[in-house]
Amino acid sequence: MSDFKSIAPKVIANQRISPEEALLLFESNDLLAIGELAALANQRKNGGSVFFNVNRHINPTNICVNRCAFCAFSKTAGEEGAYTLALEEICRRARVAQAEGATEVHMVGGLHPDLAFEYYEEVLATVRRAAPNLHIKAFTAVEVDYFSRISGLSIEQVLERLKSAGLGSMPGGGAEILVEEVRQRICPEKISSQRWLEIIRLAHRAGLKTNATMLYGHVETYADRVAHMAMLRDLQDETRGFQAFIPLAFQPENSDLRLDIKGTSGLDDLKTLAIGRIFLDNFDHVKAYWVMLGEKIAQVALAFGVNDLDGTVVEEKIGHDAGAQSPQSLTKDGIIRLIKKAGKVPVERDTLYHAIRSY
Ligand code: V47
Ligand code: SF4
Repeated sequence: MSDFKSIAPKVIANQRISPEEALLLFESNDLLAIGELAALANQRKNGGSVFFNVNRHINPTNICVNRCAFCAFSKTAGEEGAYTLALEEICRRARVAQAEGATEVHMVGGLHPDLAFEYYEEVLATVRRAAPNLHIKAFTAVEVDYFSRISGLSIEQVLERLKSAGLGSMPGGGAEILVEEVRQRICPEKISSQRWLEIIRLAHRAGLKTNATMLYGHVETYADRVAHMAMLRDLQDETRGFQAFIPLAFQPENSDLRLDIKGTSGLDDLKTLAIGRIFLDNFDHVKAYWVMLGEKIAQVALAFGVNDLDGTVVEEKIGHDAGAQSPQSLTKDGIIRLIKKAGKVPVERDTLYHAIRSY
């Protein structure tokens, strides 16, 4: 059994740490020592550059048959606040985004009980026609599984059809915590962890890059977080299809989870990002999603192994429906300022991490 003292030399020597060692890091309160190791691991991969992109979120519908206990975004059809955007509105938002300099649209939504798979193909085709310069990053593994069920098509067929309609890559949502006992408590209706991993594996095989998220700060233990990250690391060894690891800090308002769950602490946020950077040695990027973290913690995270701040976002719903205190969007200048003040070089990227311009 190794102790904390044996972990630092390993990271310094660029060696992989074990799940047991990652757990020791989580159990330690030596945040600065953990952060220093994460900063070293990040410096080796990314130097002093910090990526961001100019993007826009569109959530076509919040009507969802799953109703996960942690989710304040979803509604049941007919409930107050339930919505489905018309194709014209999706089209309008995409056009405005492109005109304002966005390079990406990020599109995810609920599992709608009545819409057919062809609707989602139409959404992609419409956005592609309206805003051909936007990369479409859309649909989590959970939605892809649902499309397969409602269409009777295999996952491979669904992915091919989505690609033909304009899908460029997939975000990392729906992973939550990939430990079955935790899923049973926070999202019993959602696909299993094995199914999530299988769909992501098939997406990577189909040539689609994805991200990987981890929803933390609810009922999970540190050991669950480590198990989650170990599954991601194993799959990445196999496919190399993940781009960024994105820990998502749980926002507790309006959720059906236990009322005594408060938001995450800044210490836990930084520790989780840093350990993600150290443990996931085969991921190029660790993203601090400022929507859930707030701008200040996201900025400090740049000294704790993080090299990506996501993007301008615009009209974020999932975190804000659950009480996130961050703004609904950041300006490009605001993100650049935030990164520069942290002593780093802001690099605007496209969705696939090609550098567009440094500032
Ligand atoms: O899967 C839902 C999470 C995810 C809450 O890939 C919540 O670039 C916190 O995946 N508190 C969707 N989180 C968002 C997502 C994402 C966001 C930004 C960038 C990328 C990317 C992906 O949001 C869901 C779920 O894990 N979520 N409710 C909540 N109350
Ligand atoms: Fe539906 Fe996704 Fe919310 Fe779960 S997290 S209820 S699948 S929208």
